[in-house]
Amino acid sequence: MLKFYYNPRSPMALRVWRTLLEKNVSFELFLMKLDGDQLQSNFLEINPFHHIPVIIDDGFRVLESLAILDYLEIKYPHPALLPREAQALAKVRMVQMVSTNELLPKAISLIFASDDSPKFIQAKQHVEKVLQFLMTTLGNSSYFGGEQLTLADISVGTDISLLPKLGINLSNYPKLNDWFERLMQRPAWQKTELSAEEFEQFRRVLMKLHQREMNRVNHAK
Ligand SMILES: N[C@@H](CCC(=O)N[C@@H](CS)C(=O)NCC(=O)O)C(=O)O
Repeated sequence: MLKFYYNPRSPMALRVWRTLLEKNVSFELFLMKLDGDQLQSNFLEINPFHHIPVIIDDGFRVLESLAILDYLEIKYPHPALLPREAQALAKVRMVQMVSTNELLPKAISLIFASDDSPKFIQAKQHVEKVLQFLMTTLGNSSYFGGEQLTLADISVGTDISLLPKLGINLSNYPKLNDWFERLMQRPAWQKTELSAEEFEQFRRVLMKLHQREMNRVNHAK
């Protein structure tokens, strides 16, 4: 059976978890506590970069959330979560990359910056720009690829779900808000969405990882 190394609080792992559930794939969960499990030698053999998510399917290992989603789409094609039409496919990919490269890093930096610091204000402005872009891109469609759920909705929907917990309200973006509520009604999302308390735990783990990285950089100087 497919093995899934995850933590329920990791947005990257949540993308994969929701895809597995949406596709009804059978899988075995391997919970990784991010205060050290990822640094154990048996896991470093699986992922030398000590990151989750990872899957191992029929002995085949895949790292990197977006690569895992692509693998799952081809290996488990029903229901299809990627459109075949050129423009719809481009939109799905674009939204996935905008979420990964523009939204998620800034959302995470909001966790580290203090509320009125220039870094916080700059990150918040960037997030607002991304939300405006996403709302325009969504237009009047139910989902980013048209009327069916796609991998774009799973990626960006998971990343966006951090924002209300960071004080960024989606109600200023009504169509995006409707889309997000549509996603949250899906069983795969109801089963996996973080409570406020779980988010606080995630925030504490991120702070620790951030501190570890800062210590490593200072030590190397
Ligand atoms: N680019 C990777 C990033 C994965 C990632 O950053 N995972 C974090 C949790 S969200 C992690 O495992 N951190 C543990 C560590 O850095 O030691 C992906 O998309 O899968």
